[in-house]
Amino acid sequence: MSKLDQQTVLAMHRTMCRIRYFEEAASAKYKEGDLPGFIHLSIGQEACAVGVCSTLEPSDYITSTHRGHGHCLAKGGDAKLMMAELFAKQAGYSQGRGGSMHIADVSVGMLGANGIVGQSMPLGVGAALTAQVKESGAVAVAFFGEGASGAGVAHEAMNMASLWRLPLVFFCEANRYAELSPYETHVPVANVADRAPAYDMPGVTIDGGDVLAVHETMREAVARARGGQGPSLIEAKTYRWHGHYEGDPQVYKPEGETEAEKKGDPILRVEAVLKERFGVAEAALTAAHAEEKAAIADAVTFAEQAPDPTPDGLTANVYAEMGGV
Ligand SMILES: Cc1ncc(C[n+]2csc(CCOP(=O)(O)OP(=O)(O)O)c2C)c(N)n1
Repeated sequence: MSKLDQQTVLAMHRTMCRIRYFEEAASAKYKEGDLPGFIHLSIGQEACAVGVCSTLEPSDYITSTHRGHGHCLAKGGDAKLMMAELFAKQAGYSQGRGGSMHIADVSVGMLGANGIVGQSMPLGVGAALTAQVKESGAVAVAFFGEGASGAGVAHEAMNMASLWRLPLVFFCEANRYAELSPYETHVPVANVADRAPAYDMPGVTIDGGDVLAVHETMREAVARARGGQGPSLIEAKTYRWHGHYEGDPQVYKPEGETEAEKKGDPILRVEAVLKERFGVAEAALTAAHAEEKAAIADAVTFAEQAPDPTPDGLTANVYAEMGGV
């Protein structure tokens, strides 16, 4: 049984609602044609982002993936600046130049979403190495998917992190598909975490729909990392309700699979805990939903009304020029 207190669980529930409403709003606006580029949503996976980040200090680091909205919000990112970035507005996190896959907020330790599959892992190694060298006491978490687990760079990152006993947690969100490919068609072992002994680090596979289980498992891994004992590999079995990208027809999913998974909605699961274990009234949960939904509606209005970038800013933050060729 979890030793978590009611306030902590209520806060986790709220953040899960915030992520859900943010991504539902992004999905709706994408369908209306308001968001340029691609977006990849993590609806159904909220317990992972929130369970992980609820164990971290603001000074700790995360590195993220192409599916990073939840990670950023859970680490304390600003919904308005994120939404404005999705709308490609000047007020966005990257002044509208990056979009969904280039959202970062160094002030809260969110070192960046990343469109290059697997690269969150060596970036996590870099963040953890920084913490180790500076003796800052910070830890880093590298989010990645089971698809990324087969990339060469994943093994390089885990090898180096273990060798140097870095303060790092490798957190795999195994959401059953890598683009259109089911897990068993590209991963030969039953669990990504089964590979941990090869790197001489602890590895555990958990239920990624149970935010309390994610939190408890992470707490141990973070304590280990902060205590100088090195990295861990956590694999959370989860499921993405939407397609790989918005607009994906999802023909590779068996009929009825998503509907069946929705019955295990991680938000409803934490609500059951709040009601049964902590005696929280339904009205309090309804109020939390309403407030988070309203905050996201405000973020959408902010993004819609924000000005577009202007051509005179085109070369800002460009570090090299092509001259005379
Ligand atoms: C280096 C690289 N190879 C291939 C791709 C194309 N690609 C984008 S997402 C993806 C699958 C990623 O699967 P996974 O790591 O399980 O994350 P998920 O999408 O399931 O969250 C691939 C192959 C890419 N972006 N980068």
